[in-house]
Amino acid sequence: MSDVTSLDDLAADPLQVARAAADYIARATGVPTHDVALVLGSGWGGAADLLGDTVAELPSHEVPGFSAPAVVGHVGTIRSIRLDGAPGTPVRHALVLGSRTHLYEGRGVRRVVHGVRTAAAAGAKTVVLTNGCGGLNLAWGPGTPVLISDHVNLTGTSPLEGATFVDLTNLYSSRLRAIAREVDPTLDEGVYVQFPGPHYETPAEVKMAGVIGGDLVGMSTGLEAIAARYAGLEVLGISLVTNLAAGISPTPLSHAEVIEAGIAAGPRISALLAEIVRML
Ligand code: 8IG
Repeated sequence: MSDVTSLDDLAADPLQVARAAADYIARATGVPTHDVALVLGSGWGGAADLLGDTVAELPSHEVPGFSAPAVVGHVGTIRSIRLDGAPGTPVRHALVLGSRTHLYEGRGVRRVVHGVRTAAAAGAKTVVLTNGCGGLNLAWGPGTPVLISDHVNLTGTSPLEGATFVDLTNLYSSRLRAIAREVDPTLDEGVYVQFPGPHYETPAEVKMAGVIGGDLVGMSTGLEAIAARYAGLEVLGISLVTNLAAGISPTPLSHAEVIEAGIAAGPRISALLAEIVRML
């Protein structure tokens, strides 16, 4: 039996599941169309509160195709927020996805990009993808936000199926990066290398990431950006460097320290993100 609301049914069309999710969100929030979407990764959870007034907050697992978060420190809700804007400007709504499904959860790549596809189906034209990641640049201490300028996808997979030869030039919009740098001229940029995880890299793999042009190492975002481009969304990617990558750092990586760095940087990067979203 085919179940069009299931991403596990390979006979189902994932775009149809995304439309079902968007319909559910429109009904449950009373907001027919969302203008911008945000995916909040490790450390970025506080940003939602600064964007504007929350119109509605839905447990993710109640929305078609979404599953409960698997990682401590991730928030499992989908929020509709009326964005604070300048007086006289049109009212805009943000769809805030408080958690993501990672490839390493083994639930399939369709689930990984379901949030982005749902955002597009909900009307969003822009998506802001945030994450916590490791950094290769010694100048980026834990808690440094970095704009993603491009990515290298080392997952060995794609969110797209079939003959979908989508162009990925300027995937991380230079226009949106310029807006972000207007808000904070000190923001650096870097190439994000997506590994499959869930283990962190070996020092040799981090060295390789640098040789192939990488500045940041993580386990998300790249696949989502690809799906976003195919869905017609303009993408802004921002990483929070929560740790120096393995071998760059003199000490071993610990998930607890990663969470700690996210908490410490939270208020500052949340304010930055809210200010950037206001300008989009
Ligand atoms: I937070 O150092 C976080 N996520 N792959 N490597 C990878 N993912 C990460 C890292 C890291 N830190």
